[in-house]
Amino acid sequence: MSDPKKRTVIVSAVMLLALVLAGSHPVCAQTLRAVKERGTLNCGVSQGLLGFSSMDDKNIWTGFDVDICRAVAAAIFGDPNKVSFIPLDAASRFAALQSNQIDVLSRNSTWTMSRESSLGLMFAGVAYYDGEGFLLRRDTGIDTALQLGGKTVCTQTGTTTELNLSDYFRANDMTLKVLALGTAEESRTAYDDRKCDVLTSDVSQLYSERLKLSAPDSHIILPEVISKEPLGPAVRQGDDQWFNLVKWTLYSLINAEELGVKSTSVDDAIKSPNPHIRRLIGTEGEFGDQLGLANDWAARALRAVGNYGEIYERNVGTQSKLSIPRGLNALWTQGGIQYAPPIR
Ligand SMILES: N[C@@H](CCC(=O)N[C@@H](CS)C(=O)NCC(=O)O)C(=O)O
Repeated sequence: MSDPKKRTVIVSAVMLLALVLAGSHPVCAQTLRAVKERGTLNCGVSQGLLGFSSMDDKNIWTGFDVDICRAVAAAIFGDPNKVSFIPLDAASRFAALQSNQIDVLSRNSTWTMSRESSLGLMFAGVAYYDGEGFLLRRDTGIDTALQLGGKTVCTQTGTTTELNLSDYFRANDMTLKVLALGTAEESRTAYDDRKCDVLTSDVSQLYSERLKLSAPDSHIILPEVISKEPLGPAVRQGDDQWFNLVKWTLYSLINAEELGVKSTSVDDAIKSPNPHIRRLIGTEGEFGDQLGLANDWAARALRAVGNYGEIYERNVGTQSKLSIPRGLNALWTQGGIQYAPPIR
């Protein structure tokens, strides 16, 4: 094509066509399609945090964060095993999501403003309300965080934990010595080897890490909780369909607890005349279809992992080794703040 004017017209027309096509198709709504084509969900988890995500003695991933991904897989495929778990450390977890290595990050990650406004991610909801705390040896005689001035504190790089730590010590005019390590295991080992006096992390993790220390009963968690750590599953921005799917799967688990629907009572729920239960279970409405799923999407998730309360109790609650009280994570109807918007 020799005429430069003609060439400019054709190039402009092609660009215009591309823009029109981009506008008429949800070009970014690719995650569900990719997951269905692949036949498995890629879920980023922690590298081994008992109760949240760790491998059991049969090499099967278990835990609270793991179950959120199993619920999503069950909602999509009707099978909670169609998930590949990808263990990630704190520093690399968000890049794994940005680079499409994973479809969802379900790894004790705190929902913060900058993780959405500068990393291009979105948190689908709060699966676990947590906060940062301190663990130290009982025999130090320290019973408040305000006595920690001058102590060496082990923490992990790339976390909100290290940021809160310096804020707290500065605000209380205390001298801080930090030993920042790359993984939770390194932090725990350094603490166990007395390279630091204090281990700091989200309180739920301290419960978990304490069980791995050489003498778990000789360590206490101080009463102060110095930050808000709303933990939840994160996805990439730009795919609203996928965001909705993850968000409403989580909410379906919380709503099911509120409505008294359990893993063992899903089949009874199918016969229920209660309209809230009928919409949850898919016997009324087209809610699954609106997510790109079958209308019994939530029933599938519930059969696989149970409702929010069952997931909590089994993995981290009183039926588990961690034995963490429900606290803030009780339903709003029971004195907590777990509250899911309605399915209607
Ligand atoms: N919730 C905090 C902390 C998350 C975090 O990664 N904590 C470390 C311990 S301080 C951890 O979970 N490690 C587990 C692992 O690496 O497997 C955040 O999102 O930054």
